[in-house]
Amino acid sequence: MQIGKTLKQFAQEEALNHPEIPADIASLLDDLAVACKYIGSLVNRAGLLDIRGAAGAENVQGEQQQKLDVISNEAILQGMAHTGHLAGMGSEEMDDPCQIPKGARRGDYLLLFDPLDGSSNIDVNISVGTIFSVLKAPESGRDVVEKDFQQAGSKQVCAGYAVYGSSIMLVYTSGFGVNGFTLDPNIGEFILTHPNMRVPADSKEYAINASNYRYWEKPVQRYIDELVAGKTGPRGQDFNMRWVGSMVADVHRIMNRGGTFMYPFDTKDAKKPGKLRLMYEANPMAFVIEQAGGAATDGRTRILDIQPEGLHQRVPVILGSKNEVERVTGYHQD
Ligand code: P6P
Repeated sequence: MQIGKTLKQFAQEEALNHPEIPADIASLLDDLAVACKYIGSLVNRAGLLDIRGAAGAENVQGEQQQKLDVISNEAILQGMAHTGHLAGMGSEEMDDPCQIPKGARRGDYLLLFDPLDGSSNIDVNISVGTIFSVLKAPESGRDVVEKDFQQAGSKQVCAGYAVYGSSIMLVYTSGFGVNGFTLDPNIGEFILTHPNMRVPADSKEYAINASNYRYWEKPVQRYIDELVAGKTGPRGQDFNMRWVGSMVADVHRIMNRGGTFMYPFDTKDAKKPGKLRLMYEANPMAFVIEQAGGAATDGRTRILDIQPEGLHQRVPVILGSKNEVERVTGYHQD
C-alpha cells in the first residue's frame, strides 16, 4: 500500500525536470491547495452550516453573490496574501486588484481566480469549482495596477482548477502537460491519480446552453444543427449533449473523456460579447485544454492570443476536442 505522489512532490519534481518552470511554483500551488481544501470542506457541508444561498450583494459582474462566493474569495485572499509568492491578486468577486498587505513579503507572481465557479449550483448539490491562473508580475515590490494583469493567456506560468464533486480534485499545468490530483481526506493531501491527462481530438459529446440558440451567430447555429441532426445529417453519426451549468464540471468531463464546451458569442446582451471572463475562466481553462492536446478559441481567435483590455473582460469560448473546435472556427471563416 503506497501513499502516492503528493501535489507538492510532483510539482517540485516537474520544476527540476523543466528548468523553465520557476522553482517556487510548487510552493505556490501547495499554498493554493490549502485554500481549495478549505473551500471544498465548506462546499461539502453547505447544507449543515448557514452558508447556503445569496449573500445579499452583487459582484462586479452584476451577479447575485452567494454566501460561499464571498467566503471562498476571502479564503484565497487570506490564504495567499502572506505566502511571499504574490505581487497582487485579481478575483472575479472584486472590482479592483487586491494588494498584498503592508508588512507581508511581496513576490513575483500575480494570481487571478474565480473562487467558486458555478456557485448557483451549490444549493442543488451540483459540482462547482475554483479556477486559477498565475502570471509573472511586470515588476515586484510595489502595489499592482490593473494594467499589470493585462497579459495574454500565452504568458501564464501556471493554471488549473479545483473541482468539488463526488471527489475533490485539483488539475493544473505549468506548460509541460496536465496532471490531476485527488484529495485523500484521510491524510489531507492531493495525490497524483490522473497523470498526463489528454483530450481526444474527436468526440461525440458537446456542452452548450441550447436555450440561447436564437442569439447565436449563423456558423454556431449551423454547427449545432448538424450535431442535432446526427446520423440523419452531414456528420453521419449521433452526438450526445451535456450542460452542467458549471464550467469547471463540464471542462473536467472533457479532460477525462473529450468533448466540447461552448459559450459562444450571442446577441442576448449587447454589453456582453460572451458570458465567461477571459482572465480567470477562459485563459486558465484554455491553457489546460491546449496542454492536454485540445483547442480553445473565441470562435475566430485562439483564446491564449487575445490581448486583454480589462480585468473582467468577457469573451466567447469554444474549447475541447481539437477537431471539433477547428470545425466551428472553420464555419466562421466560410
Ligand atoms: P448559463 C457559472 O455561472 C458560469 O459562469 C459557468 O460556470 C457556466 O458554464 C455558465 O456560467 C452557465 O451559464 O447561462 O447556462 O447559466
